Amino acid sequence: MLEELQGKGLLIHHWDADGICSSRLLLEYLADRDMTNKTPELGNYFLTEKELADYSNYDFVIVADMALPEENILRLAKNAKIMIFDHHLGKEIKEVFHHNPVIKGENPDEYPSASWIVNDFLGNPVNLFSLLGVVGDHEQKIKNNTLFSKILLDFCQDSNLEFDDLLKAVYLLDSNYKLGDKKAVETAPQLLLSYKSADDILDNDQWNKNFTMLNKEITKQLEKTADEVQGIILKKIDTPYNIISTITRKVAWENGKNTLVINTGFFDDKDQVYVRSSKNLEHMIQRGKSLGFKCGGKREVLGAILPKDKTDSFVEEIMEFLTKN
Ligand SMILES: [Mn+2]
Repeated sequence: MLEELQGKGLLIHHWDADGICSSRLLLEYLADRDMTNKTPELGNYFLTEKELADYSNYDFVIVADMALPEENILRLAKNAKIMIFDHHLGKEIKEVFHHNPVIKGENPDEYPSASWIVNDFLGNPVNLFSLLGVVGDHEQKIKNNTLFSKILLDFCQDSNLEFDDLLKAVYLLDSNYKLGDKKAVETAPQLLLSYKSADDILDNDQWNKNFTMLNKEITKQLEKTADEVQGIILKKIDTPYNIISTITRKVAWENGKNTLVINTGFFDDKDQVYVRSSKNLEHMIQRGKSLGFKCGGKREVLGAILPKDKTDSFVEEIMEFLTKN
C-alpha cells in the first residue's frame, strides 16, 4: 500500500511521544519520497479551516496516532489518497485506508500504541521507536500488560537500558508539546531519523532544558493551594504550558480525592478543564459533547476545552455530578 504512494506526501501526527515515534518510523520507510510532517495546532484533535486549505495540495496524506474527525478526513480525501494508522477508539472511516486494529475488534492490549501498529505494518522487527510509543501512552501501567512487559523487559536487557530510561526518553519527547512548541514537535521525527539509541534522546540538550523548566513550573503550580469543595479538590492554574493532565494526576494521587483542575493560561480564548474521579465520568463526557464542547476522556478522566464564558457553568455541572450521592 505505502509502496504505491506517488508524488508529494503529508504526514499529520499526534504531538506526543507516540505520534512522534510513529512518524519517525513512517518517514524512514518513505525516505525516498517528498514528505512533509505536521502536527495540528497543539491541543486540537481536529484540523482548522486554515489547515484544511493548506493541506489540499498533497497527493497523499498519512495520519498517525490521531482520530481526526471524519469530516476532516473526507475533505482531505477529495484531493489526496489517505492512509490512517491509529489505535484510538472511534468509528471506522470506510472511504479511506483506515488501519486501526482496535476499532476492528482486536484486543487493545495487543495494540497499545500507534507506533507499534505502524512498525508491525511496515514489517520491522521490534525497535526503540516502536516501544517508546507504547511507554509514552501507558507509562508505568504497561507493566500490568503481560505481553508487553515481557517485550519491554527483553528489549531493555538486550539494549542495556532500564525501563526508567525509556520513560525519561518519552518525557523528553513530550516536553516539546508541553512547552507549546509546535515547530519543535514537527522537527522531532526528523531528528529521530539520525538517532540510533535511547542515549541519543537522553543526551538532547534542548529537551533536557525543557524537562527541567517544565518540572519547575509543575512544582510551582503544585505548591499553590487548592480549594476543597464538598470533598472535591478544585484547583485553578494559569500556565501557558500544557501540563494540566500532569498536575491533575499528581493532585489526585496525593490527596486520594476526586480532582478538578482549570487552566486559564494555555489558550487565549478558551480554558482547559481536567478531571480525575473515582466516579465513572462517561456521562459528563457525553454531556460536554452534547453542549458542543471539545470533550474527551475515559472512565476516570475527563478533559475539556471550553469557551471562557462557559467554564463556570460546566464546572458547576461537573461538581454537582461528582457530589450527587
Ligand atoms: Mn497513541
